[in-house]
Amino acid sequence: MAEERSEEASAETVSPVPAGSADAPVEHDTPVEHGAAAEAPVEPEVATEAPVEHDAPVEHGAAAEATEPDASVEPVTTEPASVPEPEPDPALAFTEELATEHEPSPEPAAEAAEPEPQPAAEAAEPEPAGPRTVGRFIADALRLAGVRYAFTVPGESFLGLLEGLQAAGIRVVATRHEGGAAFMAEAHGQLTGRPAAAIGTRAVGAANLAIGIHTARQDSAPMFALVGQVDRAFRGREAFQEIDQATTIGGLATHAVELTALADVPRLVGDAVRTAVTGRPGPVLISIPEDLLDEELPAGTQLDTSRPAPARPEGDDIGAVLHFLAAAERPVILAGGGVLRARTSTDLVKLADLLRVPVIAGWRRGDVVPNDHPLYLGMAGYGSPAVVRERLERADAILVIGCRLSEITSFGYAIPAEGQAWMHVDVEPLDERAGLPAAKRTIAADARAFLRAAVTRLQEGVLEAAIADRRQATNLTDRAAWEAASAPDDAPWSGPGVHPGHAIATLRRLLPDDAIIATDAGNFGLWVARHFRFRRPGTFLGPTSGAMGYGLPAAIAAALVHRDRAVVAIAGDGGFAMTMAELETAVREKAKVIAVVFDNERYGTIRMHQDRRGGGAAGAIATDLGSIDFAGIARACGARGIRAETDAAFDVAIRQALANDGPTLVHVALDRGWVSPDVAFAAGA
Ligand SMILES: Cc1ncc(C[n+]2csc(CCOP(=O)(O)OP(=O)(O)O)c2C)c(N)n1
Ligand SMILES: [Mg+2]
Repeated sequence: MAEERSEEASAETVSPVPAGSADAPVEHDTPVEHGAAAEAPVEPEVATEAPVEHDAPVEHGAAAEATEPDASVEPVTTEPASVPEPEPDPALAFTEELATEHEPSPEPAAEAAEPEPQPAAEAAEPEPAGPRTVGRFIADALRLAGVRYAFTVPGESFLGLLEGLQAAGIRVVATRHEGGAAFMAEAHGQLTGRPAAAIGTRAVGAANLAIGIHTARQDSAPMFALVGQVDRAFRGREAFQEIDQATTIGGLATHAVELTALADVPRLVGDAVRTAVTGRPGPVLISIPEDLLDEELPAGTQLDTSRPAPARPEGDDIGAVLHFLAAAERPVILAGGGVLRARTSTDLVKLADLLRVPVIAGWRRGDVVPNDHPLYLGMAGYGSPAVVRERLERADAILVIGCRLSEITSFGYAIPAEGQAWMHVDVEPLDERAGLPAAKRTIAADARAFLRAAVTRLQEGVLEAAIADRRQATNLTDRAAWEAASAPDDAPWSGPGVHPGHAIATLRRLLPDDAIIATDAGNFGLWVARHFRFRRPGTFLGPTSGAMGYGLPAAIAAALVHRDRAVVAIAGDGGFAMTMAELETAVREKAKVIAVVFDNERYGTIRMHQDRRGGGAAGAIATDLGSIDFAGIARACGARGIRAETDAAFDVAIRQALANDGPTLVHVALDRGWVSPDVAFAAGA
């Protein structure tokens, strides 16, 4: 059956590829033997046609919003005007990706129809006038908080909740593992800023949800983890699958609570909702005893959904930061997920332009500003060329904004260095952290509130000319150095297998600018980090927790939200296999994802670390893997599966995947000689 579906898909989608390629299809109908003894791969001719056409990317509303002048701030008092106005920057044509989440349809649409735009949260279905079960009450509360999707492996402990969710108009998606469900909810929160729910049953479901809860915490992504609990009468007796869910798995969350008394439900659920979506967003776990779900709250029971206003900067905060950056010789802005979450990348680019201050992205936040912008100097952390860290080290002023200075972004807590001047703008600025040099100033503010006020104030002032000119020259040199260090090698490659740098260049060439990339964890991701140029904010999903298994579920969540955009999961063979059963979820939900699996038949990252210890072959413990026919697995799940053994085949496969009206897996043969972009290829390593 799956084979048949695959055949149909194949017939449909070969057409956009040039005839030469269709003659030598890369799609294999029978499983391919691979590994060292693999037969010569089928090599398609290089497709020379223009990439598959895409609709113009959808522009969303945020950019239409005028920058609100902030009356509370004074004009910046710098030297007289002598600097020309910055030229209009084409990069500013991009707009913030608003939470243009679609209203889910109750059932998968017969065809991949464009779902209706989502109404505002207030437009939730009217709540029932009479008494409501706790299950329905929680569902209504989630809907008010913006939840439109719940991802779950169902359990008998929360049937009342499932019924409530359905009645409240929340789309419940069955997944193949709670880890997949949690990653989908996490990615949804990271992408849209609006929480989704992941639901599991008792200890077993909660344990499987754990990785996604942890990831949401590290990514500051809003999310609800709902866990069915044993009946209250059985609690404390080591009942079936019983644990203390709030203190164990809930300890991974920003906030966790177990509901016990009916009367406390409105207050506790209200607190949980507020915590998930205000301040630094994060995961909230609610443990719900099975018997409580069916109890009824009286008619008219209200939920307190009031939220405190986002933190705003004080007037002298803005001036202090502007002077700090304006007066420095080599300032830099280190920008993280808080800028993306506040959908204020445009303002960041304006600030950078006005001050001529370059921007470096936090690790896995490379989409925070358009990478083609001349002031973009790369992404910190894994995969960055050495020039990125050097530039940060050379900075005499660092503005860290919307970024928690994670271990990876800060290069092992080396940035900012002792004695280096820095300031922090964040909803939760780091006033003190062990080993962190004190910031000159910390400003508790939402990135958008800060940036808009700063830009408004700056537009009324000017920079001192000599400083601006010097900076301009330095910025050009620094940008050229980063471009040279991050450009993929373009020398022809004839194998073995696919060249990972070329594959990333191919993706950049073929994907539309608004395509969303979701990466898993593993060394394959270093080539993405090094070479992919993000052109719009909100086009990247990656776990700062480094959780393997994230890529595919995250891409599925993105494809559900943005049915009109290309969504690509990039994973290694190790990480992909952890959640690959979700391919069936993608097929069932008509989530048009492209999964690119870099298969080196090993846990390559860990093997690299083992090799660095110098133990040779004996030191390679538990890192070699066998072969999996990933393309065949995709077909078995009802998706399209294509194996690419050459650069040319990869190019064709991506074109076919883009043209396919359903999920496609591209299985990439990667020789083990590829270790990282900084290590020269050595065949057969
Ligand atoms: C859930 C989880 N388990 C273990 C690790 C440790 N780890 C990091 S990368 C890696 C290997 C990834 O292998 P693969 O997905 O094949 O990518 P490769 O490094 O080979 O490119 C492992 C085991 C992790 N990050 N996440
Ligand atoms: Mg691998």
